[in-house]
Amino acid sequence: MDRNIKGIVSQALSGKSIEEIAKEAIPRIVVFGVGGAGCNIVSWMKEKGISGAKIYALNSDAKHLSITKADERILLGYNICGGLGCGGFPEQGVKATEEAAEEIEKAISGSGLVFITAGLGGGTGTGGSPVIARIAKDLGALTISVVTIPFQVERARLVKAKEGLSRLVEVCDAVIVIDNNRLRRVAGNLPLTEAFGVANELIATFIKNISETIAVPSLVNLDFADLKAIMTGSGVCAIGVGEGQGDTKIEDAVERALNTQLLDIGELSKCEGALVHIEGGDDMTLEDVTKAGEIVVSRIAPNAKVSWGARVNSKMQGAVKVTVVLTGVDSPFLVQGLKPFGVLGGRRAGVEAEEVEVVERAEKGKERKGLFGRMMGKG
Ligand SMILES: Nc1nc2c(ncn2[C@@H]2O[C@H](COP(=O)(O)OP(=O)(O)OP(=O)(O)O)[C@@H](O)[C@H]2O)c(=O)[nH]1
Ligand SMILES: [Mg+2]
Repeated sequence: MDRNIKGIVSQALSGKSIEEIAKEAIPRIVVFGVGGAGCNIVSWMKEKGISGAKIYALNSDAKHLSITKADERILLGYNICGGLGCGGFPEQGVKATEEAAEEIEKAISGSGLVFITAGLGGGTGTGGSPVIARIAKDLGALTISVVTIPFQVERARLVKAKEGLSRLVEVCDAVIVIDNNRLRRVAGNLPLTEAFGVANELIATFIKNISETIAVPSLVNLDFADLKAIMTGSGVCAIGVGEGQGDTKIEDAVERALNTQLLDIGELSKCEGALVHIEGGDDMTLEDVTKAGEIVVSRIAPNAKVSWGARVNSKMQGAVKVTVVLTGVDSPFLVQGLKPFGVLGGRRAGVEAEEVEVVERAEKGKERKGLFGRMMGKG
């Protein structure tokens, strides 16, 4: 049968109108903020408003959760933490989150896209995020985490963060990593709390932009199928943001976004894919948007997948803001030979976590093969 006719026949048989099918094609989007940082990020998002996504705040710290803004809040691990937090122990974060597995499953059920955000290095976010990601993957959702790596001054936390990141990469489709130490590139030399604020805004805005470019009619909609194609099994990803004004606004903004990636990514030309989001005033044209995409295409691997979406923000007359996510980058942060989190269980609070072997610039081929093998059920 002719493909068009076949399509019309199966649509008729489904008993659904084109509008109903179009509505179903937009995935249900869920955002989880986990732990202190994650909750601060989703509070920001909730305050600004986000269309087309439901926000969940999850924390083992009841006091912090009580001042967090979200559509739903879930207290993690009351039986083991008593509402007092996980004290920096990721293995507690794992257990606390597992206690809420049923609620988390219910929240994710029927969703196509799940975002998980946390600051790695503490207990709740570091231990809990991979648990949530595993549930989301098992339920078939495209699972994207956006996390921060602690400042160098938080030394003991850095070790735990690297472990947490490796576990997250194993279960997520994509993990967008922001190295707090590189925040200065966009934020300047700010005091710690203000720098956290910059990271919170950046992550919240990114999740909001991607969700809305998929769920709400935009200048250039981001197709969920394209997002899936770029993000599925893409491992560690870096993010950069740049702004521009005047005649060369697109070129300047893209160049800045590519040059201020918030993770050390090695060579740009080796990236496997890119997701580009462009926000601009009413004066932004389709040509501007295409130009931004083309510049990114010309800078990364020749066969890389690139997809873009654009939204108009009438407050941005004459200016554009470009966000570029580079996927499948080299990661200096992945850790090999992990023991289960449980081995840290007997340690007393205040004792530094055991040093683990950190693979500087892990052999990419090896890492990727393992990950793809798992995702595709081959390896
Ligand atoms: N972006 C951002 N990062 C933060 C913020 N607060 C802390 N961090 C970072 O996130 C890491 C983890 O901190 P928290 O999120 O407070 O830890 P937690 O997940 O609540 O863990 P426990 O309190 O041990 O249960 C820290 O080491 C910081 O690097 C914040 O408000 N925003
Ligand atoms: Mg906490």
